[in-house]
Formats: sequence, C-alpha cells, structure tokens
Amino acid sequence: MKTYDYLINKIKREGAIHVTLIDPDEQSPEKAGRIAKTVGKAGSSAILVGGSGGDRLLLDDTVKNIKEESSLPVIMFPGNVNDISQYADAIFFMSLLNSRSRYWLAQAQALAAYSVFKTRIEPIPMGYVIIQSDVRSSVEFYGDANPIPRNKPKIAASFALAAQYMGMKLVYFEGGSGAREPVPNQMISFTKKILNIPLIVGGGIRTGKTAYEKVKAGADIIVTGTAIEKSRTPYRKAADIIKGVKKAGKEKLKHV
Ligand code: 1GP
Repeated sequence: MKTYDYLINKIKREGAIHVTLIDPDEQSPEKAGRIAKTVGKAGSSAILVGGSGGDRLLLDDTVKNIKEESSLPVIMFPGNVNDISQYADAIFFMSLLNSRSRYWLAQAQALAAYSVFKTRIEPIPMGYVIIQSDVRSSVEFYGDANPIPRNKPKIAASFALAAQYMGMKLVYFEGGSGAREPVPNQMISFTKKILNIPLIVGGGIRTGKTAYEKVKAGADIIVTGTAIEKSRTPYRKAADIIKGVKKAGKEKLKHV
C-alpha cells in the first residue's frame, strides 16, 4: 500500500495518529534504528526523517537502520534539497507557504523533483505553515518565514485552505522544534472546522496531555521529535504521548 493511503486509512480507523521525527544529526544511525523500534512498539504509526544537516551518507545509513529495525513506513521530512534517501518510502513534498523567499516556495522543490523522480519514493504534496513560536525557531530562520501570529487563527486557516485548494494532500502547522508553547488549540480547531484534508501538528508537544488536547482540537497527525529523542526512558515517553493521541482519537470517532 502507498504510504499516503496507509496514513489516511489509519486516521480513519483510529481518529488520529502519532508520527515520530528522527533527526539524523542527533544520534548515530544505530541509535536511530533503536528509537524506531521502540516507538513502533509504543504504537507510533510512521517515522519522519529530516533535519538540516544535509549529510547524505548519514541520512542513508539512518534510513537503512530504521528500515532494518522497524516495519513502519519512513517518510522524508526534508530540511533542504539534499534530504532525499532512496531507502525511504515517501517524502513530504512540501512548500513553505508563508515563506518570504521564492526558494522555499517553489525553487527548492524544482531542484529536488528530479531526484525524487529517480529514487521513485512516493511524493506526498504538503503545505507547510510556520506558526509563531515563543523563541525564533530554526525553521523560521532558515525558511525565511513570516510566522502566523498565535492570536490569528483565521490567517492560519486561510493558508491551510489555500493548500487544499491548490491540491495539496496534507497541511502541517509547525510550532518549531523544541518550542515551549505548541500551536494554539484555538488555531487548530478554527482550521479543522473548514479544512477537508488531514492536519498535522508538531513542535513543542512533549506530554500525553498536550497531545490529547491537540487531537481534541482537531489535529489528525501529531508529530513529536525532541521529547522522545531527549528522554532517558524513550519507551515510556512515547507510550505516554501516544496514549494521549489514541484516547482523543477514539473520542473523536465516537462523535462523528
Ligand atoms: C519539528 O514539529 C517537529 O519539525 C517536532 O518538534 O522536536 O518539538 O517535537 P519537536
């Protein structure tokens, strides 16, 4: 089954899913493999691999190790045009919709498109939107973004809707890796009332309680990276966050 269909089916069945982000620069490929195995056991649905390092060998080794240790689909979450591994299953083929730079809107995509074609990994078109964070995030800095003010849900929703109308299959509200305050609930719920494609929310989610709240507000996919990566008890941390996602997902299905 294609990775996109797998994600959609799982969201339909479970109400919401959790996806784990692994940054190849943050640990050895072997450890990345072990993390993937652990989060798989804890109930995570897929592995995102991405960062800003751009070291191709490290990237390939990381993806290969993850594939060896886990049966979860691996999706590239590229920080730039070099973040493409032929060993991955799919790639979030994304445009940073609120970037000021045409590079991040369409040029990086053109530079990467031929590699994606050659590797035959599945491109999943995604609108990527940076939400204002308490501190300036790396993605905001490198992506030359004009972050959506936290108290302006309608602007965020408008970007999400624009992504849908342009034919993108997913929208990602990015709160910034390691942010103290994740994307506001009100922004998520306002958006989900009018959006027909799945909404991914990530950045600064580190507890089951927060994950639960974000899904209750309307998130379909919760992404976490730092919390599990930095935890001394990664299984427990992952299980706690995933429990929150699953609980809210079940409640969501009951109300449909
Ligand atoms: C970053 O949204 C992701 O792109 C995950 O953020 O590392 O804060 O979980 P965290």
